[in-house]
Amino acid sequence: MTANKNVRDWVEQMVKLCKPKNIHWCDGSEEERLRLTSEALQTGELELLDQHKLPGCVLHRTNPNDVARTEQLTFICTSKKEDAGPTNNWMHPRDAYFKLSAIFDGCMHNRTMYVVPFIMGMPNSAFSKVGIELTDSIYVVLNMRIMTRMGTAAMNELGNSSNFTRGLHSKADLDINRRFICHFPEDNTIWSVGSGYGGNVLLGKKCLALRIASYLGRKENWMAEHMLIVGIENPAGETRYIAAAFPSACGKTNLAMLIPPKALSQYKVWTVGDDIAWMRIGPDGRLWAINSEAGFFGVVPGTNSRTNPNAMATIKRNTIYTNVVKRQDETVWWEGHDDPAPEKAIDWQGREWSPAGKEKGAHPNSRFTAPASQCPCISPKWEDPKGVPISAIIFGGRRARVAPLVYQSFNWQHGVFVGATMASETTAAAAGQVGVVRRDPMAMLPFCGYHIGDYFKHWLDMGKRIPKPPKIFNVNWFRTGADGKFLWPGYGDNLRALLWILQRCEGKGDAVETPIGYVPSEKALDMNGLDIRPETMKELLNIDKTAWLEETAGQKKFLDTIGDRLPQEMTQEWKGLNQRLESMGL
Ligand code: GTP
Ligand code: SPV
Ligand code: MN
Repeated sequence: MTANKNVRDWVEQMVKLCKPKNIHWCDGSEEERLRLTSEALQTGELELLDQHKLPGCVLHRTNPNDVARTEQLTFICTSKKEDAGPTNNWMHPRDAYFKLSAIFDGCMHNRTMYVVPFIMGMPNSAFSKVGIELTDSIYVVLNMRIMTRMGTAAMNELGNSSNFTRGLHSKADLDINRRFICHFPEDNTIWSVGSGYGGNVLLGKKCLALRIASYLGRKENWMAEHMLIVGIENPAGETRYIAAAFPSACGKTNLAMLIPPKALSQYKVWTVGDDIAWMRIGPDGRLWAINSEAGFFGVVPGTNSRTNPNAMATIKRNTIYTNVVKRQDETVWWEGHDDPAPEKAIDWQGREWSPAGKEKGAHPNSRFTAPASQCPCISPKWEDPKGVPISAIIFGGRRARVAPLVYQSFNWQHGVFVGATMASETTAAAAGQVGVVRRDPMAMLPFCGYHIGDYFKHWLDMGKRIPKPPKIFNVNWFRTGADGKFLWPGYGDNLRALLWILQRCEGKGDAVETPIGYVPSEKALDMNGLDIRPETMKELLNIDKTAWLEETAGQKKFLDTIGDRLPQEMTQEWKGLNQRLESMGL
């Protein structure tokens, strides 16, 4: 219980609706973690892993119909439909409350309601926001405990204030026909029902830290973005910070934790965050960013000691594994693990599995939840309440063709256009078809809590307000050759592109001006120790006129859907790009 009457009154109201058997106010203590874990082990909600090899680690399997974010069931409920814009599903708040109340009514009968206070950001920071999530899932409580500053610290931060995000979640009966993730930005409220999967139910993450926060950021002149934050320390000991927006499962966690290739081992890389950046203008006129989370909810498949050794070290203890393979020795495995596939094991659905069959053992969107503090390369500044100053912003996605390895925009406005028109092949992080190219502006398509045209306008306005704005770039690690294989080695070698980006921020680094922006000249990237054919590099940096004209046609189609809230600057940039492409030789 709490002395805060605003909290008490609201909890009481929600209790009346959900009718739980018990109410538990979470304090975030170790004792509480042990107690809840042991309860979940008894009911089978969690399974214990080998505590010698994986101390503090548990396994959870979600319902097979509930393995990724469900964008089609996610709604922005503003009183005016136009305010949600063309890229969001919309419901009138009155209709949404009515519809979901019927599902929430009595849904916690015979269950415990956990009251989970949490801070997005760190205590005593101008960036931070407090939320409270009411949930009937121990899995959610234990995840929130890793992903946020949860419990007493959050109640202390809130004090007697009524300024907190009101989150209500119930698994209800996990029926996909009664599953809704509804956001009420005007009421600072989130209602999520019928799911037990990460992004749908850890309400601090995508729901608060992106959808609600993006709405608040526009009102309060700051930015909430789907971005990693990484620091690069040069041999002189100076660290510069980069924020990068890539769509879901497109490499943020990996880039945030990269290990320099041998030839560049004089550089150090520091992780500040891997998914969400909140950015504000600092007193020195630069843009400053914090990671609003306290843990990583990362993609498991493909993670191994070659691609991401830092993640491998991070997830050795105190980690919740979701939807991976359980081996006979009670350790975990997944496609792309260091070890060969186990001959006999239990798959993500809890069935006997062997690699001889066609099916994957781990779900392609299986995830780990681990404390950020366990990451070997966690930045000494990651919990600094002031944040870190951002030198460069990077946009990027999965493009087999068209987009070159790296390029720089001409200026802020052009950079906003580059972000606004970016596209990427879809991944398993959201339910639906995988591998289809779709526009995903600033990697925020599923996460922008208001009209996307207003969001572009907010970006343009921020550019005018920031006295020393970061430079804006685009990258693509996913170009493929005729054989369908990636042309670029990726992972640690991505540092080569980051170093060029930082050089450009200091007015150095060689570049050629092309219709799409500045592309590194032939010798500009540090290729020391990387064996890659000159023809391959040429292809990676090539701007193909025909392909780009096709691309701008795709951009136009998307921009046309935005309607009259599309800032005219975007149309102007689109025209400029086309003119430059038309006058380019073949
Ligand atoms: P969310 O948590 O969904 O927001 O995703 P994320 O952007 O953090 O994605 P993550 O870093 O987990 O990468 C997802 C997938 O992309 C994994 O399977 C990685 O192995 C793969 N990947 C990451 N970086 C690279 C790269 O540089 N090259 C290639 N080819 N694949 C990469
Ligand atoms: C994403 O899909 O971008 C994620 C995972 O980071 S989830 O939290 O499920 O949204
Ligand atoms: Mn994400």
